[in-house]
Amino acid sequence: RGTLKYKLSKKIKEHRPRTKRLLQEFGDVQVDSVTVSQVLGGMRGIKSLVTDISYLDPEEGIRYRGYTLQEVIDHLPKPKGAEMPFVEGLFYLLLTGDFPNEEEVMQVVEQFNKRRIVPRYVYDVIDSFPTSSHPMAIFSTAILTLNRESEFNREYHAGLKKKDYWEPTYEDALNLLAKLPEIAAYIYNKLYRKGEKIQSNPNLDMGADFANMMGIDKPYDDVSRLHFIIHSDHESGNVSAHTGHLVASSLSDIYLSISAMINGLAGPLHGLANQEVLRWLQGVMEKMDNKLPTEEEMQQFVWDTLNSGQVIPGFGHAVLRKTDPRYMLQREFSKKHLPDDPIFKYADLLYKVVPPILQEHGKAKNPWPNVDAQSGVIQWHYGVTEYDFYTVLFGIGRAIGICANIIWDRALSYPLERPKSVTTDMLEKMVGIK
Ligand code: CMX
Repeated sequence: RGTLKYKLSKKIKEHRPRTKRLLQEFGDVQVDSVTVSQVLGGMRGIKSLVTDISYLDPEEGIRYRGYTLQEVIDHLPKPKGAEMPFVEGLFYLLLTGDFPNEEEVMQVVEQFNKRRIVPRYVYDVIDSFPTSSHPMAIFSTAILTLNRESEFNREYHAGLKKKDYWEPTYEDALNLLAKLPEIAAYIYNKLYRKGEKIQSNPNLDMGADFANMMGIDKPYDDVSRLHFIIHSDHESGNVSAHTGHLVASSLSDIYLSISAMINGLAGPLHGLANQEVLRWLQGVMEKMDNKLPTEEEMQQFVWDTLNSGQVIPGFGHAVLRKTDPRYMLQREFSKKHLPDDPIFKYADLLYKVVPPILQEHGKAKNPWPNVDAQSGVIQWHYGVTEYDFYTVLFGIGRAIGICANIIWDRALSYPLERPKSVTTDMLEKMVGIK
């Protein structure tokens, strides 16, 4: 009673009749139709998934449970003296749709703290990687390795009833999320700090403890909270969210599902873009001898990139048609905390220069910056200059949203995902050219 799990179980019971009614009474009502270009074009825009955890409006950006990111940041409880809220409180909001009060958030913080200890064998697996490995490959493997801990697997094989699938999934999700900051910090210290390990501090919240294990002073705790919160969910069709949902739909456990979603996030058109932004910016800085280029010089660099057939990382989006609010929040944070940072100035210049060029270039449907155009800039400022690591940070945040989604997938008994494919021959016959 009064716990997150109890509240969630009530919410699930209340919600189930809605899904049941839609299926039983309106199962044949058409939601969308599909064109040839959608079939050949990555299923862009087809309405064929459902989630109540977040919704992405093309003009406005993401809302979590109906709230804008600014509202989420304003209304979630914050640790004493912090500018950004408890990440644990966001998990509560994503799962239940309600803002937790101080007491409720502290219960979740306590739950996370209890589950932090990472088993020794995970460290052994991480240590066996060559230091030249990409941190996302190590991160995904470390998560996968934890699969033997799955309570869902144990209970499923012991005959768990379908309506109860969500419960051990919830336990697995908390057990995994609580460990991610330590796993990530361990990978960082192994790859870039000769294995120096800073112990987790159980008296800290998730964001503060991550900053502690990274060995970075304030306000990096707030940077981490902000980062994890804004990266957590972006409705269900993006590659990482969809992968997590798809893999979980075969009743693979949380560890298998989240490891898979991390692999999707690791692609340069998705999460890896935040590392690409920094790599690309460094190219400009080297060319300019670290001096801030003029607008004309920057324009030339952008055109050179486009003319060589590459995309401008951090710009464009498959759904959004305006500047990403996640970008704006990070920009505001940067303007407050690092206004004179040279890389921030570069990023700001790009904000001015890139959109008109992409419009003139005429290909990208959205010329505006996305979340990845700013996150690396902030990390760099606080000393996390190893940009290979940036997608791991994205992954910690994204895991929170995907875990919440998978718990609800199980609660509402969403079935195995299985769309139908056709052959090119069939498409040609359908359009009448064969
Ligand atoms: N620079 C240059 N060209 C771009 C572009 C960019 N930033 N964004 C889109 N385009 C091009 C596409 O490559 C595509 O070209 P082709 O027709 O030759 O294939 C054309 O414009 C149309 O693309 P679109 O419909 O506007 O965008 P998509 O839905 O296909 O792709 C995205 C979306 C994000 C992959 C794309 O904008 C991109 O590659 N951006 C740069 C990478 C990036 O920032 N990714 C991070 C996105 C956020 C996230 O998921 O983390």
